[in-house]
Amino acid sequence: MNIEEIKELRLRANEIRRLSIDMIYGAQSGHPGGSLSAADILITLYFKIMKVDPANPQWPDRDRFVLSKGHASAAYYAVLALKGYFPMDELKNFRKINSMLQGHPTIHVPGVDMTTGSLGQGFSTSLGMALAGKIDGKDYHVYTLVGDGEMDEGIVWEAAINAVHNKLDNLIMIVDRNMYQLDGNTEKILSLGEVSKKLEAFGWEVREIDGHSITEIYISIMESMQRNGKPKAIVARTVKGKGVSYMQNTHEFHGKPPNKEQYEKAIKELEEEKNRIMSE
Ligand SMILES: Cc1ncc(C[n+]2csc(CCOP(=O)(O)OP(=O)(O)O)c2C)c(N)n1
Repeated sequence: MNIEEIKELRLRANEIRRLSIDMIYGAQSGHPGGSLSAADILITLYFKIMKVDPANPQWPDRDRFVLSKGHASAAYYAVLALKGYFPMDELKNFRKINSMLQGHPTIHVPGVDMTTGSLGQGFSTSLGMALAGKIDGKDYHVYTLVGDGEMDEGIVWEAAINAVHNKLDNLIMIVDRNMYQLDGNTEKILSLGEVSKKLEAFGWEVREIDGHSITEIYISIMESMQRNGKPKAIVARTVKGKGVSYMQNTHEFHGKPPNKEQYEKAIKELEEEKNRIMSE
């Protein structure tokens, strides 16, 4: 990837953050913190890595993506719209009654491979997709984005054991390690500790990266594509609320929309960041 490509992806991630804030403010509900932390990962996956066809969302050979931390739907929908799965205008209906863009993703949305929201379940279904890929002799990869708070769920570890047992080297889990969950710091609520070592002990091939560096996200995923009999995990160190100063490193904006004054400040900060990237 050259500098210009990286810059373009950073600008897209900035746009995802801006759209997420707009959607959540417009709906006066949603999850800004975990949407902002995941923006760079989602953009790199959809605009640089994944083999998908927005004109044919059900293409059998496509790569799959599961947003296991389904509450980060704002960022996910924004990426899908930007990628061309449905009109950008649809984003205005986020979380409205009868809209297809509900608070948590469902398979009724073009591009969404799995309905999620109940933490832990998305990850285990991604394992099923990877296993199906093996059984069907398909080449696709399955990517799944899991929250660190989500890893409190026992089903995650059950699936982690199973993925190794079934040699699912087509499964790439990305952990959004932002250190916060719904009501506090992950280490205070239920210490996850050294998640990389835990996964390694289970038999996963693990990489740790800066989850806001497009380059590191890209390289770690490319390296994880090797078919060597091991499922892959990328532990991405991120900042909850990344890009909006008062939302960063706190659980306060886990599931709370900004008020008018906060909204204006968020948009101003994201606009400044955009100008900074453009002037580089
Ligand atoms: C089974 C289940 N229990 C509880 C919840 C409520 N809930 C939604 S998000 C969340 C915290 C998730 O934390 P994390 O995975 O770290 O998300 P992030 O910080 O990346 O937004 C909780 C407890 C849920 N969605 N599903």
